[in-house]
Amino acid sequence: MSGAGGRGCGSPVPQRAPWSLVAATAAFCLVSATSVWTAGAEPMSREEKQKLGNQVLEMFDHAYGNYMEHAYPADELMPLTCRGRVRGQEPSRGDVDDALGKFSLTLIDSLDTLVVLNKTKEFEDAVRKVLKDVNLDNDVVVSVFETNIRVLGGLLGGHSLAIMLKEKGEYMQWYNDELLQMAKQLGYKLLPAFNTTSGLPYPRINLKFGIRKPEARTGTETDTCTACAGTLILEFAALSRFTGATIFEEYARKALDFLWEKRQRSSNLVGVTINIHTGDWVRKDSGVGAGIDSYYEYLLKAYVLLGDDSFLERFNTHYDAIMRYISQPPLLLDVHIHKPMLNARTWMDALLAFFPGLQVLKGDIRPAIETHEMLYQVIKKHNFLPEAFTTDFRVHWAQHPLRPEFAESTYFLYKATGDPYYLEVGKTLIENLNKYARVPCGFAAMKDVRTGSHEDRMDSFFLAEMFKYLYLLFADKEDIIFDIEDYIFTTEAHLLPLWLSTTNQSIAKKNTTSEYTELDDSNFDWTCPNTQILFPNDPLYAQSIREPLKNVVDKSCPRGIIRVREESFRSGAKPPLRARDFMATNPEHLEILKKMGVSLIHLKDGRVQLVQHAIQAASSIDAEDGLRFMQEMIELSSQQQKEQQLPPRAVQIVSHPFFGRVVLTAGPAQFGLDLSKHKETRGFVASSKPYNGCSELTNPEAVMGKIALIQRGQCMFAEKARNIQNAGAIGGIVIDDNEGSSSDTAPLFQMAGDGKDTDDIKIPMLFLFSKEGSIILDAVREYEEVEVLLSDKAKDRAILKDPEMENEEQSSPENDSQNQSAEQVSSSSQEVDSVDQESSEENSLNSYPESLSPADMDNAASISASEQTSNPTENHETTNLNGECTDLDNQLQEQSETEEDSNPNVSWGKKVQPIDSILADWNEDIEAFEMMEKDEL
Ligand code: DMJ
Repeated sequence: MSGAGGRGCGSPVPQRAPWSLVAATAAFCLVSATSVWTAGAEPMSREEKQKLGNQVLEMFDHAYGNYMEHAYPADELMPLTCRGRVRGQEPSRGDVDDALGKFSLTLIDSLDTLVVLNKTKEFEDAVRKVLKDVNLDNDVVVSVFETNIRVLGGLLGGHSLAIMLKEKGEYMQWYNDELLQMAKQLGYKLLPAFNTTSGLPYPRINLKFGIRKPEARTGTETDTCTACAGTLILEFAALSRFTGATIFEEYARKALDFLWEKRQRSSNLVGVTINIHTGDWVRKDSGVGAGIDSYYEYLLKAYVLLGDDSFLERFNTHYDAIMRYISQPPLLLDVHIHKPMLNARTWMDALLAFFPGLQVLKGDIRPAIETHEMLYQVIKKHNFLPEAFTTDFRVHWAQHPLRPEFAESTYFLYKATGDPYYLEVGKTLIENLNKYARVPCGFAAMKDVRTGSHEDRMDSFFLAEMFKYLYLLFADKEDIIFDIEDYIFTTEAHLLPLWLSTTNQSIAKKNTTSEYTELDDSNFDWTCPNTQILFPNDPLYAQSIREPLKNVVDKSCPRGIIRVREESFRSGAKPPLRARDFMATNPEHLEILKKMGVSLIHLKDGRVQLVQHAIQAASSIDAEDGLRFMQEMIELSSQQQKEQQLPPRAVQIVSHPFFGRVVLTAGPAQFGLDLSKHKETRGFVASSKPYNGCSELTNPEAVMGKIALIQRGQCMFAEKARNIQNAGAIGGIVIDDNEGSSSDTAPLFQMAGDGKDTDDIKIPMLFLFSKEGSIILDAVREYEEVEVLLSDKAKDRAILKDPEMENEEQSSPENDSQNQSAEQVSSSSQEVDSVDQESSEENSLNSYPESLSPADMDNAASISASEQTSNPTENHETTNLNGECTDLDNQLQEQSETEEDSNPNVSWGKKVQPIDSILADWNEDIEAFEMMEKDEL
């Protein structure tokens, strides 16, 4: 067997059904990897694995049981308020709500998890419920992508395992393909979305009215994400092959063909967003995370499931490009499709954590181990993977909606290496979920990994994916009632049987085009995991790859745009100036700016603006450095703006039955005790009278020594604080009077003072939106005595139970890691502070990080591009501040794209970009940055 020499996974002859080889090899590798293990991390005992497996089962019961009891038939559970999330009845959360179609989403998404977790009886009940209760004909606009992966995938996964169970002869004997019929009904409902000339689907559809009809309220969209259009083939092909209705697979193939056609021909990368009518790339940045992720996943898995070589060829072509441009081990960084040597961001999103798992399927284990290790260190620092984190591993977006991608990669890496290290990783994930996300009514998403505060949200993918991967990680073959190797996981971890490859193949035959070049062996390098080759006699292989990365997160220096021209280093030239290092008082730096064509303009209001005139740069290389410098500056500026916002605070309910499990996101006050500098305040709550706290309290005895609850409105926050302080309160929580408001949907703010000196206010004051506030008020109604902790960061539950123990336990390793992360947050903001301080103390020139707004940078960009476009040879001294350059810029940009497209031999690795192409991309880059900031994951 040879991954390099043969086609598919080691067969010397092309096979029509490579899946069987993949499955067989994967299974073989697993056995061999685990059995040859002799050294490295201590193997985990069978008992401990079983214990952890049982823990996963218990956690699933807690999540699923609470959903069924308190939320079903709603789409999702709201674990803090312990009720169902019904679309239209809660404030809109924007695009995230497009997954909700009033079709009991969580139940459908959980179906095949029940079978994997050996809950066959519950599965049988769940299927009956779906058949009885679920309506797919609701007048609601849903995401085509989410409905496909979660609902169609859920029904098909359920069907796949229902027929498996029926065949076994004990369960599901009554089953007659009813789930499949529902899946088909849903499939037909999604088809109108494909009514575009390109064949790319509209991003949304109305389940009842389809698209375009006035009642549909959708169909005017022009763009979709690449993953949205490219993540259909597994479910649609399975539907076609199960039912014989070929249309589904045909449509999904057509969309994939179109995306492939539109790939950027010189880099072989795809952008994040595409126009569904014209096929133009709307966002030209490219990575393996949000917006693109599962497009790549489905190309490889379509090859595995359908045995169609063209998918493998496409995947391998993209994979080469990813490894050449995006993979910067251990990082995976977005680049521009036309300028793939140019990083498009200095941060990574959490969705890319699936990629090491995909690399395992591809058989490229080394980078998978490296990236996974880096991600694990980020997790160890913040307990969860924040939605986005910077290249120096600081939090960029602090939420974490209990995403499963990292658990998925951990599972696949364990399968490929047999290294017990990955079992320990899984154990940490379980511990963190129980410690920080578990609440009395399920598991709550993290609103902010830094404070430990929660969001009233438990997404269906948590049940569809997280529990499957965690359970499988610890399970032995005999713990699962069927052979998992006979199935492939969809992106939502739904199981589709590999035998579909040989069923109803007519569509595949019809679509086999001659477009593909004759494939040679190089197209099939490492197409599946093969531990025989990867770990010949070296069970320490994975450990040896991880070792150098051990402290990559802790020891990391701030990194901006990290890719630096290799040739500069080789020739001994100094690395380019980084925005972070820049000091306007340093004459050497000013000289470098000049060389890069960047000038400083003093604005009348005292601010300073940076403008790059690429044409004034000393050379094209300096111009390129200048471009990078400006990009870094934009990011630095927006990062600093974020860091300057006061971080949220936490209100943690510590009394029975919450015991610290519910953490609410609270806004700070500009006055009173600063909880980030002082120890937290703990006390029982009491409502003030009058409730608005706007006059002397009439119930001082009730609030004395307690934390007063006060309603927002009718007087200044500071006045309320003084009144409760005078009554003897030790703290205050102001609860919003706007009913339904929530930190999920409204931005947090700081409570301002009253314009007078507020030094007399000594107690801590926090603000809760109405929804979070009512969680406390409800608790008071139910339990009367409710104790809370006001702090900057949720505290470990173990110490909360008994305040006496708090001091002792604060030095425990667990708390050390918490303290460490708190330190990290403050030390990184200190870094920024010191830059700022230095600058503002010296003179106004140095104050740019605060005074230079991204909008200023946009202007600067337009100016420079405009100049270049209107007369590329002239060195302009006057500037057009209105930047009337868009059309010309676009022309230039298009021209540059066409040239690049028609020249597939361009080697980005070596080429120095010509100035006009840098300028042509300038506006595009700025737009991309703006969009990325707005981007929803
Ligand atoms: C899941 O719904 C799927 O895995 C999807 O491909 C992207 N990520 C979410 C969970 O994070």
